[in-house]
Amino acid sequence: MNLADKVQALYAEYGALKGVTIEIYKQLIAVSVKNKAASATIFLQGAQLAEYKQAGERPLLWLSDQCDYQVGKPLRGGIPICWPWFGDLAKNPDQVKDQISLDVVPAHGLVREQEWQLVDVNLIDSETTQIKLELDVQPSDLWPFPALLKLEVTVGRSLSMNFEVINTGDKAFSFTSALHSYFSVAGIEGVEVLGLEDVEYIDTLKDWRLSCSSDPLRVSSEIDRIYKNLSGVVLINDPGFARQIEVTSRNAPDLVAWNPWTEKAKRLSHFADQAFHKMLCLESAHLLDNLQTLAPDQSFSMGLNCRVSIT
Ligand code: TA6
Repeated sequence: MNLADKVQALYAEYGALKGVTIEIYKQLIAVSVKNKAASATIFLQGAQLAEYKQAGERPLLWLSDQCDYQVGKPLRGGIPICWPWFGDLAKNPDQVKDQISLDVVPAHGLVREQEWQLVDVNLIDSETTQIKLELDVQPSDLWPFPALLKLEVTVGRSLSMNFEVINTGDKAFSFTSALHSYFSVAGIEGVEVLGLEDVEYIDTLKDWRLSCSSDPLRVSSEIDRIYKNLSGVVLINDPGFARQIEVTSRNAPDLVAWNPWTEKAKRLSHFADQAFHKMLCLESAHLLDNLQTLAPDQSFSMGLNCRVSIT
């Protein structure tokens, strides 16, 4: 089905719903919802949430102004879904790696470039809208197992996401995954992250050495850390935007903190050289020893909840 026909079919199904619009960004289709409490835009490609905004507030998420909205290229920003492996496959546990026969595979798995199906838009009340998307993963050289992926996004006074994986095949499989959230900040130099003090982390920039700090996280150079086995809430204090972002992860014991800073920013696709000042990735994940294994018919779900409060 071509783009125009797909949009027409989606409009026929959801266009009459209050506050729901179907949009085209160059080659990509997005669904936008707006209610009394908030608004959001999610792309069918990758089921990638690109924007969430509480009424009267700034966007929660950072989205690059250099995105080119092309089929097969994930957007730089928002919340990409990384599955069935996070980051570089070679850095994943053998149980995940050994399932894949190909040598050259994309970073962060295979579903952020694929077109998901919009399966429901539900106006729960005047302040809450729920969007459901699914991806029926067919076995391929890249990933030899059938699976059904579901994403549920609830747009209201807070943002809630639930990502579910169902093993629809007859063999068990193992995976790591993340909700790779890009948060928007006024200026990274002024931001303080609370909730990571005394939590051990793997510093992927220092030979994956284990480390720990009792200070709140402040970013003043490239950072790429995997905080292990968090239990609590993480807070982003942003004096420049006079706001605090509260991030609660569910069934995602690991948190990746990433900012490319000056040099890596120059090497990244769809990323302006100075854009690192305006974003901080805090990614809800289950990685390395927290990989998941699903037997046939078994399912796993993880999620996050984000709430913005004015300071
Ligand atoms: O989550 C952090 C990270 O793994 C970084 O190492 C960096 O590469 C980032 O993801 C972005 O990856 P991408 O494939 O989207 O360019």
